[in-house]
Amino acid sequence: MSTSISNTEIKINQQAFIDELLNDYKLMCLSREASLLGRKEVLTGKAKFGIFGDGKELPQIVMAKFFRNGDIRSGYYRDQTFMLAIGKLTVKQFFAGLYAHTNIEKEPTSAGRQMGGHFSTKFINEDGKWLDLANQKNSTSDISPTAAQMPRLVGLGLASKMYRNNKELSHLTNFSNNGNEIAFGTIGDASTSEGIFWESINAACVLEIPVVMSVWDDGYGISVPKKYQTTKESISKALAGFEMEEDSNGLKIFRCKGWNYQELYSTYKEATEFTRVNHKPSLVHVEEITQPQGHSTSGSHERYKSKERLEWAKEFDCIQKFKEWLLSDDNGLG
Ligand SMILES: Cc1ncc(C[n+]2csc(CCOP(=O)(O)OP(=O)(O)O)c2C)c(N)n1
Repeated sequence: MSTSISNTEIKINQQAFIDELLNDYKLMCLSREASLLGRKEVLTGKAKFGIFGDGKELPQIVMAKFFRNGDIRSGYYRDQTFMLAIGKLTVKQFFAGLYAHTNIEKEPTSAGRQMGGHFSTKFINEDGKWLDLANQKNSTSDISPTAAQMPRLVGLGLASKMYRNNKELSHLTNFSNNGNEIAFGTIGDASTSEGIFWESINAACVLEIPVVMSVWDDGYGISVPKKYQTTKESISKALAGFEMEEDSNGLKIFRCKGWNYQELYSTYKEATEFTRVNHKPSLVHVEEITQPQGHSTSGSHERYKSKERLEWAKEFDCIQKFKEWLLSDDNGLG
């Protein structure tokens, strides 16, 4: 009897897991279609400029699974799939941002004041009163200077530390649940060349704050490849001196591939658990990411990427790879 119940339970769990994966796939396709249509809208003159998250769908879906109520994002313009996955953006709102719609109801991130793809969530209600931030998913507003999200990330992580260490703040339950929140940062590989990135990583390590920093590494900063701007062509290798050692402060560094669901899942699970429990920073270097439509609507990447690179990107497209994994016989899903 008990065996048959547990078998049923296993089946139910397995079905729930498969349903979740199919939902993930659906959302990734939706986000990709929004990117493809977004470019067309700009190039046919209906919006001024567009910059999209195509190629980053899978890592962002996975990161969203570990983003809890009370957590906060300090990121940049590539994160539409993440925002869709945490339920803080709809496709309609995404396009309202692209068209710079001035109605706050239609375009809640900034009522058209910000560039499209600059995401945010509300912190206050219509009366100017604070919302219950500890019980909702939060994002600060993206800003145009690349890497400018970094010092803010440090401040947000430091806030969690202060809430955890300072019992006099424990009554402020709408801001923090005893400091258990993580500040999630995102950045592109080229923007890690900026001084402000290094200062912020150093500060996060010295202060020992709960920050999970993701680097979406597609190998290019617009048209400039990594070999011209990143030491050893790898930000995680360049950061080696920051790596946490036994009994030292520092950064826990993880590497994974942007098209490999299982690798991404286990990495984000480990990184977020480590940071949430120990209140120490971690960095997830997500490599082998693609950018199917190039940097933005203002360029054609076919002009600066080699044929080989473009072919590789087709083969290692994260949605394509995820689909292959879902359909493979040895994925363990039965
Ligand atoms: C301080 C600053 N310098 C330059 C720019 C122009 N710019 C916008 S995006 C970008 C490249 C960013 O590349 P990367 O960080 O790799 O992110 P990706 O767009 O590839 O995801 C540059 C140089 C800017 N917005 N801000």
